[in-house]
Parts: sequence; C-alpha cells; structure tokens
Amino acid sequence: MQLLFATSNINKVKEIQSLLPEGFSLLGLNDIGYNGDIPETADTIEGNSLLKAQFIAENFNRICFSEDTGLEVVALNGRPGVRTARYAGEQACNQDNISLVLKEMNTITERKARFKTVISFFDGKVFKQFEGVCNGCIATEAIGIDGFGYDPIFIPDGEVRTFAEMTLTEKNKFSHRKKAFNQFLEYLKDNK
Ligand code: ITT
Repeated sequence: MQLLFATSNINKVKEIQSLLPEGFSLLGLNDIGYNGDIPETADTIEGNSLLKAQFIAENFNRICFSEDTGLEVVALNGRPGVRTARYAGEQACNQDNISLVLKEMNTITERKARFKTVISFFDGKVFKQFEGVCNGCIATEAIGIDGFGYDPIFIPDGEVRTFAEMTLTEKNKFSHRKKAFNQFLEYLKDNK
C-alpha cells in the first residue's frame, strides 16, 4: 500500500519511513509535484493537522495523510502548543525556538512537558484523526545533535537523555509520532 504524506518536513518523513511495516511505501509531496507551503491557520494542533490533509485532498484529489506536532509545556500554560513551529516568530529557526523556551523556563523548576502528534487521514471520502503523546520534561540546556526541532531540550519520562542524544530507534521507543502512526496503521489494517 502506498501512502502519500502531506508534509514538507524531511525529518518527519525520515521518522515515518523508519516505522513503515513490510508492504507499505511512502510518497512525499515532491512525488506529486508539489513543493509549496500548506497553510496552517487553525488555532489547535488537531485543526492544523486537518488543514494539511484537506489542502492536498482538495487540490490534488489524493488519498493522503498529514500530521501536526506540538510541544506543550505545563509551566507555560501549554505553550508553544499550536505555535510550536513559529514560537519565536514567523521566520524563527529551531535554535531561536529552543532559546526562547529555555529563557522562559530559566527560573522554573516544574519542567513537565509533552509532545503531541495528531495524524489526519483522508481516505477519499472521510477524514480520521489519530493522536500520540509523549510525556517528559524540558532540559535545563540543549544537549545532543541527533533528531530535529526541539529534540535537544526534551527528555522523555524514564530517560535521562534528550531525544537529540538518542538514535532514531531509541527515540521511537517513546515517540509521540510513533504512537500516533501505530494507531493509524491499525486502522488501515482493520479497514483494508
Ligand atoms: P509540516 O507542517 O510540513 O508537516 P512542520 O515542520 O511545519 O512540517 P509542524 O507544523 O507540525 O511541522 O511544526 C512542528 C514543530 O515542532 C516544528 O518546529 C518541528 O521542528 C517541531 N517538532 C515536530 N516533531 C518533533 C519531534 O519529534 N521532535 C522535536 N521537535 C519536533
């Protein structure tokens, strides 16, 4: 089965690729000739996830799935949340976003946080959503060079290392993305 993943983030593609069971293959947006941005104007992670799948479904009439991921920090009242990709501003890079979170958490000892991924699947008729959560905490400094995004400052529960200090296989033991994707796979298997 071929799955079209509506994302422009190559790190997400790499992670989903590592989770694909035998019999599944992944297409990217470049495979359907699309290299633009997809509007993310909703005010929830669920809403933005849906917008991405809707955009590709409506413009290309394709069966596809998308995902939106947010980092929710308890002491920051759930921020960055829906603004995770643009927390330090519209043009912010990962480093800017990480620096802002660390600055805001500078004097805070309650460091609980979670990653939430919401996958949206359009099967040609209806949309279905699948959620995966990874609980953990925010490190006091950025450590590690693997992974992407906020990985250098996120330590999953049960670990002392950040995601950026782990191999992809190790990150997948905890990953929000893997949990959401596994549910999606179960749904696909049950609805073949
Ligand atoms: P698409 O919308 O094209 O899928 P994106 O990078 O814009 O790609 P999001 O809108 O979902 O993705 O934004 C997610 C933000 O969270 C972005 O800053 C990522 O770097 C970060 N992020 C997502 N998954 C992550 C993970 O597993 N570990 C660390 N940071 C992650």
